[in-house]
Amino acid sequence: MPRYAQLVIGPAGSGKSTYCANLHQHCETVGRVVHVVNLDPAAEEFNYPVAVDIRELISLEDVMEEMHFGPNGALIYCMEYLEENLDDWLSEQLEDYIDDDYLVFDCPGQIELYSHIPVLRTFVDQLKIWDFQVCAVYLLDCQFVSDMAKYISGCLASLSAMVQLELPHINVLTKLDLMDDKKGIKKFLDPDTRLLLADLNEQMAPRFSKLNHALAELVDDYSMVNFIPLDIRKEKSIEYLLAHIDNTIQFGEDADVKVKEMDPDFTASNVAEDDSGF
Ligand SMILES: Nc1nc2c(ncn2[C@@H]2O[C@H](COP(=O)(O)OP(=O)(O)OP(=O)(O)O)[C@@H](O)[C@H]2O)c(=O)[nH]1
Ligand SMILES: [Mg+2]
Repeated sequence: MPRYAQLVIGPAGSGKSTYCANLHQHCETVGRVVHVVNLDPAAEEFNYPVAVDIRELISLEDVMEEMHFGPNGALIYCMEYLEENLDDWLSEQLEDYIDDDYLVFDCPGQIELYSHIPVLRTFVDQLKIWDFQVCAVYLLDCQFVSDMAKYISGCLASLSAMVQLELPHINVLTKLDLMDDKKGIKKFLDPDTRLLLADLNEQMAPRFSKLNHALAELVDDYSMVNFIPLDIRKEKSIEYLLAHIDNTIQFGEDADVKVKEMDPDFTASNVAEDDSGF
């Protein structure tokens, strides 16, 4: 029997740990069990019970002190140390979680981890060997979609994680409670690349039009660059996202049905049409 996992990733401050805490809380409310694993050696406080904690293996503070590294170097050192200890330390920590158990990995936000440092790739490959069905849940702060150039940059960062990890991948726009222009985000949830290109061309000097065309095509080719909006104040929003993720990792026999039964207020196509959804 497989085990299930969400790898919660995304830029620093995008809301990963908050999402993990809210997801845990939501699951408790609906009588479901998920275990949250802290993979951030720099984390200090948690709003969820920590099932496994990388800081028991290595902490950022110790590395900075003993090796005289700065915070970024120390983070990379910690993650590489984890990579070296997957077979012993991590496998032992995960031994208690058996068939059908559901783990949520709260990752650090350093973007290097998702672009060119292979630690997370090795990590997910190992999870697969241990028979985990894994989904990458890429969180992006909705402030990123306040203009087209930021949106493209957010998409490219997500694409880079997608390409590096080669996992089923779900993009999430977080902190919707802070977004005043709810209708304005609709075009970013399931983007029409022609409009996207027109917007880009309007905002940028004509010499960028070829580049804009190439970027729009890239976003189009990877039609996975859709976003699910998340408003953590709303149970239905968390429920909808979770149903999508469950469906992706084939958790539960009725996962398909669950997605279809979700409140239509929170589907990408309707989310901004109904202000009451927020
Ligand atoms: N209003 C609002 N604030 C949020 C939300 N999610 C996170 N925050 C705030 O954003 C800040 C960063 O949130 P975290 O959950 O720590 O983000 P993170 O991605 O885990 O950050 P790192 O681990 O440092 O990469 C905190 O001050 C949170 O309270 C949200 O949905 N709404
Ligand atoms: Mg965090």
